[in-house]
Amino acid sequence: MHSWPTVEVPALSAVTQPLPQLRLHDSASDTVTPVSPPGPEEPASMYVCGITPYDATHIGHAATYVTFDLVNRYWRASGRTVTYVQNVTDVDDPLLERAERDGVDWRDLAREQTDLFRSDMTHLRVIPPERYVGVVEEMDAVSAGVARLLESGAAYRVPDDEYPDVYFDISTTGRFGYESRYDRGTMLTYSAERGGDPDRPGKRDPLDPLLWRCARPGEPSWESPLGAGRAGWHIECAVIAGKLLGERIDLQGGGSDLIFPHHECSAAHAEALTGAARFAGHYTHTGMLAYQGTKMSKSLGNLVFVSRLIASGVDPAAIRIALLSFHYRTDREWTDVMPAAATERLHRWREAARTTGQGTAGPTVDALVAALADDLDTPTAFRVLDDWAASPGDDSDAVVTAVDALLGIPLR
Ligand code: 5CA
Ligand code: ZN
Repeated sequence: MHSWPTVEVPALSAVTQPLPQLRLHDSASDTVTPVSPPGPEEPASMYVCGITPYDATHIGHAATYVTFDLVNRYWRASGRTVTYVQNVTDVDDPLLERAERDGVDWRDLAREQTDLFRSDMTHLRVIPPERYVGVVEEMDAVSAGVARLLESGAAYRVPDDEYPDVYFDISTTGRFGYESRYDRGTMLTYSAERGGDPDRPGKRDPLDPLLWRCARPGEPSWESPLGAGRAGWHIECAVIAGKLLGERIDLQGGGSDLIFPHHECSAAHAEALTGAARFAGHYTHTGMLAYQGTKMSKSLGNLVFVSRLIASGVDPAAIRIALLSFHYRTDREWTDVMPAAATERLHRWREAARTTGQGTAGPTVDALVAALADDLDTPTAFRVLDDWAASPGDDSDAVVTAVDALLGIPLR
């Protein structure tokens, strides 16, 4: 499927020295460490889990994609070639349920909502992934992966005469749980809440995740060597990432609601398929954005839409500022005063950007880079810019270039 239009990014090398290596939080070790690869010339790979397109992109999704856009921008500004892959979960239970409820074709719903997402990302100046891939397009690759897991004994069918669905045996890799570090009770709770089926009879372990769901009447299905059916959720990301990025990636990203079971299981699937010791160098997760006191979610309906904010006249650059004014890992609340506060900040920075000067970096750019290199510390980066705006020096051209390249915020 096609990605969204490319975004123009100015070359930071014109105004500053080589950048320090980016350090990011990794959920598996709970530490902030340099994100591989170490050599400045080496290419970097990133897989960020995409949307399930059954409802419009809300500001919580945007917060997550804008965060990983900063990683992409930092790597590129460091001179690295970045390969960025994102999926679209364009067939899954919630999408089918919503289409059924609204009396629309699930394919039309997915297409429409994916288009809206592309439009939001374009407005927000998020650099598009090199490969933007729907699971429907990769169903053959997924079923082939599941067949290999069955052959190797990492997967099994439940003893159900009608629907002998295929499940993954979580004991396969011997290190299930390393990514989330959750205890078993927490895993069971999240499995039940986040699309798992711990009570399904016939599973070896209640936490074993679904790999292949046999065709049911009234549900879409695809022919495969496993019989007609469709992909489970976690194997979709394991196979797409493996196929397009190889057996080891530098970064897997998503919101903190994906730490378990999604990223735990997709890592276990990928490692069982390849034998690699560890699927991603970093598992990095953004905090959840709430609205009106609870986590924003499609099922609760307490949503703030990017497209509506833009339609009401909010500058997309102000939306980026609002989203990045807190550290990406904090759970935070979106409030209705945020767009106005961010717009005021944007205007102050743009006012300062009217002063011109020599194009070499000074202390402002150095401090901005240092803050971002330290686990994307945008609150500190913004304070640096506030100070600069209060008394702009003769390095404004360089600041404008850096803010555009690294933060995706055009000041002129
Ligand atoms: N299609 C799957 C991933 S393979 C999925 O989780 N889709 S989603 O549409 O539900 O979410 C897309 C991304 O937005 C995920 O990374 C998710 O963690 C993130 N996300 C969802 N809600 C929020 C929120 N309230 N705040 C921050 N990020 C969120
Ligand atoms: Zn995913």
